[in-house]
Amino acid sequence: MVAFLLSLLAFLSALADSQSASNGPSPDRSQNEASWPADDRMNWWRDARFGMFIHWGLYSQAAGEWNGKPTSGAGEWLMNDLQIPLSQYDKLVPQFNPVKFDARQWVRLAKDSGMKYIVITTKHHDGFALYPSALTDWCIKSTPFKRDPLKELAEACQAEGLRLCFYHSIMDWHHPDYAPRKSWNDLAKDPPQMDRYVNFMKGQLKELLTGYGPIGLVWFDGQWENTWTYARGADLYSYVRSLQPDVIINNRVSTEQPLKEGQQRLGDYKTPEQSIPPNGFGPGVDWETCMTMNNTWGFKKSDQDWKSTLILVRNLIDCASKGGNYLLNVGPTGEGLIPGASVARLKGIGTWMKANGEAVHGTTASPFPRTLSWGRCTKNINGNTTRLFLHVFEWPGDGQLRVPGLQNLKDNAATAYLLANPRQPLATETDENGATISLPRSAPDKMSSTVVLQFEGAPQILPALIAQKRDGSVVLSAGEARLHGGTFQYESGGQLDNIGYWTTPEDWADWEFKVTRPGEFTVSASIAAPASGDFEISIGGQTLLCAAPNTGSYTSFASVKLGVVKITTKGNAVLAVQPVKDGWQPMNLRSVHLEPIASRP
Ligand code: FHN
Repeated sequence: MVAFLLSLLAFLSALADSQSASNGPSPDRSQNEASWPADDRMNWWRDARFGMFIHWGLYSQAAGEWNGKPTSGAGEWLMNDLQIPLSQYDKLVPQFNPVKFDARQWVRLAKDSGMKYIVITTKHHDGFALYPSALTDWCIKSTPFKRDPLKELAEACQAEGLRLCFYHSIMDWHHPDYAPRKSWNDLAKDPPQMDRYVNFMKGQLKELLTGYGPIGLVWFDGQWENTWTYARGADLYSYVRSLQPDVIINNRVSTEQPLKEGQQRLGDYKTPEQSIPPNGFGPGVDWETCMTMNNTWGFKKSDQDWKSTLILVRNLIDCASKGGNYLLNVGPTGEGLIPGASVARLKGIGTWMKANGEAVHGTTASPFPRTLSWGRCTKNINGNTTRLFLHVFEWPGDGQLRVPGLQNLKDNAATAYLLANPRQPLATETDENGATISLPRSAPDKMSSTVVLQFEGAPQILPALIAQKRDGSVVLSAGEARLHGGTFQYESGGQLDNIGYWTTPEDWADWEFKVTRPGEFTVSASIAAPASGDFEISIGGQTLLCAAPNTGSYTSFASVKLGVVKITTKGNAVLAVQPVKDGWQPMNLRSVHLEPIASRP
């Protein structure tokens, strides 16, 4: 039981890792950015924006139940969660005979929903290979299903113009040489030999990357146990790259723990799971959110908790608006059928994509500094022509859509129209606060309606200054800071919403904000730091010498009062946070707050 709890803890901590940049400061992230992938390898994937994840294997036959007892967890974790001895789990082998599997039907369903790539589990954590491997009998050739579903999918993807991609689990609950060995592995006798397991895994990867034509990407997973080291990950990354030089490899090829001196971040893109990072990961960082339609990856007949098509469409838009991809999962049954509820949603997404796909495919992140209140924005820049796609979730009741800060529509050559009705230009007005677009009374699509703005040149967006709230207070958040320096950065994703990697005192941050109600203010800040360090806050010629609290870690934030400042005039003010060179210690800064002190009568 202890081993199970330890592996669960390891899994959860790594899950956080794979969903976000590691919290601890890395020695020199700017140097590591150079290791980010070559554009020519990534471009098809960046343009795709939308893919299908398929979790299909022996566990699908069990459908999330064992001896009539439903598992509490995901369908593909059945063996682990119910601690099923391998000598019993393998009774699924003679039962697995997906005679209703139709690769072309699956690929067409993905294509018609607007997906451009398919990532299928070649082997999940249970170690069962979904193709006839020459290296083990623990694979599909031992079942009554004497076909090769990966081969059939490769042919179907080739025919339909989609990229076939392979998921492959590093963790293997079945192989006798994988360590740590699970307590329910009652078939393995000798002590595990991890090096021998790695050679076996490389052998299977060679079968997969030389036997099925060009593979779009390898989606590694199960990288969180302590036997999987940075060095093993680096070696595996190089090995896979040697088999197919253009294949994309995700970041789960290695645990993304705080990098040590001289280590480069591994993997071509980040893989947040079941959540969409609030602000993406900033320019230059590729990422993809993978998500289930219900709550399980592998088929589980009792899980009927399905997300609506509206939510799935808006998730896809949300990812694209932040420069990321959406990998949406289906869990086919043991018969080889994609569940009807999944098919219905994919068809609904396909209907929306048929009318709006150009506002997702081939787009890049929103140029606006903050998320738009009524929806999202994606952009496509082609030469000197910019098209902004405004995805309107909440149609304005007064028919006036306000686009904060945008100045480009002043240009007479600029045009605005509904993607659903491109021949009908929309009237626009522009002032120093931005543009207003007059829309028809009703939205073309309740899920999301696309307004297109087309103009020459790059987007020109006046920064919407941070303003005092009605109560006179001011919140200066990490996402709105102006960062001065090359190492620290704004971190977002999952629980992250802070300035991090603040490892050098040369880096400093400031905020410009609008003062309409001068006065005295108490200054406080939300900080997380494993050691207390010194910094200064300056505004309007005043300087506060501050000490960061030691909160024990980079993720446990505490609010700390730092002193009082006076703002004497209306207009724009600038508050700066600067490390004190000698007393500085790395810290994560979430926000700075100014609370007005009631003026004495
Ligand atoms: O444990 C797996 C899980 O079964 C599923 O495959 C997901 C998909 O991203 N990955 C791991 C959990 O992070």
